[in-house]
Amino acid sequence: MSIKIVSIVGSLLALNATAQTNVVQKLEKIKNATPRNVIFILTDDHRYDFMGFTGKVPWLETPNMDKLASEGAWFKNAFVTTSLCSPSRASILTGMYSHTHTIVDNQAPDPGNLTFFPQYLQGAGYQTAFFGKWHMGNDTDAPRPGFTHWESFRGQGEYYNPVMNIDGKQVIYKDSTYITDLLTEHTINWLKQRDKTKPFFVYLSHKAVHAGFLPAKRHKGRYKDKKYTLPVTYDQTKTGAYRDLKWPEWVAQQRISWHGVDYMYNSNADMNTMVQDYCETLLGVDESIGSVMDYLKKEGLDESTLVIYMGDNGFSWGEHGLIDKRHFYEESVKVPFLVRCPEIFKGGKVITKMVQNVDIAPTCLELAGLKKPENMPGYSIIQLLKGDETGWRDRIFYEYYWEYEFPMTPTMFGVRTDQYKYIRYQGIWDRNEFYDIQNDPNEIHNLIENPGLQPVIKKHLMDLNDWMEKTDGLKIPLKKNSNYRNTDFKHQKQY
Ligand SMILES: [Ca+2]
Repeated sequence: MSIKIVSIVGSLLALNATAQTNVVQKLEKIKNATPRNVIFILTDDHRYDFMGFTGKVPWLETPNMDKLASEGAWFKNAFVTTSLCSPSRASILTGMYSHTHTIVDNQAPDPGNLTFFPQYLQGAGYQTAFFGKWHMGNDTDAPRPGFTHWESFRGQGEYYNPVMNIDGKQVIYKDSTYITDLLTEHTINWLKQRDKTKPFFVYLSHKAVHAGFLPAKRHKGRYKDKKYTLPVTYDQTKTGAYRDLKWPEWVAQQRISWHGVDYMYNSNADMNTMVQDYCETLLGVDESIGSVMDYLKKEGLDESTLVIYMGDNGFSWGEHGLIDKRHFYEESVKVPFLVRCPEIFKGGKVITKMVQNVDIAPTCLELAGLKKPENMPGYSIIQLLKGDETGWRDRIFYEYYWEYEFPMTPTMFGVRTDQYKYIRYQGIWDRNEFYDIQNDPNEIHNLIENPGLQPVIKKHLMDLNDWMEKTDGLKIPLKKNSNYRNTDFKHQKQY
């Protein structure tokens, strides 16, 4: 790949307007620990089961993800705590829930008082580098705390001809430079030039595979004749069957909206074509993993470096008549999660215990020989990789806060165990949901009215209440906004 930099606008951008003033706490060290190199690869809106080896989409090829799974571990039950870009990214970087870090939606800026875990790594002598999508607020691409080297862009960025901020300098790429390839090449170049006397941490944060999907030119058309099999919950809000199944009304109403199958992104787009584009865009990410792994192997670092591949949230492709994310159904909240490190564990592992985005920070801290700070509720996954399930969580909690820009999806809270899922809505006159996901994995039969289950449902509600109370979640953080809601075709250009 040749990248031509046609113009460098040299002036140093103003330092981040939300520059952090907090002092980074010194973390306690783990005795006799040797700091390990870590590469964290994050993708955007890649759902958990769209990988070749799962068999979900028979024609989808992801050889490098498949290899990562067969040589490492596949966490089948990996979740985000909020299924949305900015809140999830903030949870990964801070190890905190959305209601604690307060970046509750895609407009919310960094409040300026957060510590991102790479700051702790820097304190432990690491070289750290960030490449790609940050997306906390849309106003700046300036370097954020915690990174020795910084390459990012504003908000969602662009698939082609991106404008990057590289260590404070604006660089404009032309000649059809493709963002996935650019980020990968720069990651490898940085690894080549790093100070080899120090451990490294790389955060490679892809823009792909976010909508509007644009694959690399070499992948365009690869799947043009392929058909996507619609999910079993595609039709019920059209036929009216959802009423007997006790689905909430908001789900039926969302069918004809920005996030529904009958008016996707307020257009008459064809789902099959969109799935093809999504899968073709994913091929670039898969190749990116391959390039990074090839570099590690060539350098003799592939046995010792811990590599994580993860998604920032899931994605619905027609389930419950919905597209995109935000809600607490499985395909929205589950993410791909692959880990490889032959020095720690033997490959081919499938781990079923539930892990979450808030586990990334404690995991990376442990790999750096540091004990996690008290404000991180997650756990290091290293014990699971070593086969120790002692004391691991048996439930996960979920929160999503209604966004003015996307009024179709209500505020919701939830709890999920291996057997049940309870979803409770706030600020809307509608029914809650309770599914037996062990016997009804497609979440078809809402059992919320089942008389015999009321004690079980109440127990889930009490667990949820306790979680919110204990984690200081009863004060919902509101954010100022003064936008039209562009996604609401019913109420256009209205404040
Ligand atoms: Ca996302």
